[in-house]
Amino acid sequence: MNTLQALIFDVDGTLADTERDGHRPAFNAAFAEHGLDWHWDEALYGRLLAITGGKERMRHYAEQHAADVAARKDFDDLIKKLHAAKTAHYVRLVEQGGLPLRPGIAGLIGEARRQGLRLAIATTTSPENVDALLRATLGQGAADWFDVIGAGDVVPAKKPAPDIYTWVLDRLGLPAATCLAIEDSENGLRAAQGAGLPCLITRNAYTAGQDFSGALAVVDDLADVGLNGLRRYCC
Ligand code: XBP
Ligand code: MG
Repeated sequence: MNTLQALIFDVDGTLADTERDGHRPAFNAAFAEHGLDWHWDEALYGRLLAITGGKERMRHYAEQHAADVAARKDFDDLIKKLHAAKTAHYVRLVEQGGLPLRPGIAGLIGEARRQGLRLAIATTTSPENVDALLRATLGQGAADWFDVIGAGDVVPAKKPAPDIYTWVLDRLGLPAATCLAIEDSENGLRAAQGAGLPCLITRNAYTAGQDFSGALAVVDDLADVGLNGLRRYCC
C-alpha cells in the first residue's frame, strides 16, 4: 500500500469558483476593449468550458460563431492580444478580492503543510492568474508552499490531455500512485487519469452534471473532508 505524499490541485473550479465571475467577465471586457460584439453569458460560457485554455476557447468560438473574425489575416495576433487583455482584467478582478477559495481549501492546504505533505498545482490557466489567486487568497509568498506549479502553455496539449500532470509528476519525482489529484471537471479527471493519478472530484455548478466515472470520490466541497478524509479515499 502506498502512502500519500503529495496533493496536486487544479485551480479553476477547484481552489476557487473562478469561471463564472472571474474568467467570463474578463473575456467579455477584453472583447469590448477590442471592438468585438461578442458576449459570453453564463449558459454559453458553461458550454464553452468544454474547450480548455482561454486562447483555444476564443479560437473555437470564432470558428463556430464568427467566421468573419476567424478569417481575418491578423486572427492569430488578435487572439494573442485578446488573451493578454483578458489576463490583465482577470488579475485585476482577483486582486479586488472577489474570488474567494472554495470551502475547505485553506484548511486542507494548512493541514497538508503541517503534516509534511508536498503540494503542487496542475492547471490549464496562465501562471499570472495562479500567482494572483494564491496571493489574494492565501497571502504573499503562498506560491512558495507549492513545490511545482504547472500552468498554461508549459505543455502544448491542455487538459483532458495528461501532459500537465505528467509534467508536474516528473518535477515532483514521485510515483503517481503516491499522489492525489483534486479536480472539479471531467476534463481534469481525464487528464489526471491519463497520468495514472488517483483523482478526487469537488464538483461545482458548472461541472455537476459531468461524467466522473473512475474518480475515487465525488464531493460537493472539501469542507467536511479534511486530510484524514482524503487519506481514507486513497493511498
Ligand atoms: C481552466 C481553463 C482555463 C480558464 C481560462 O481549466 O479551462 O482555460 O478558463 O484560463 P482547468 P486562461 O481548471 O481544467 O485547468 O485564459 O488563462 O487560459
Ligand atoms: Mg478546473
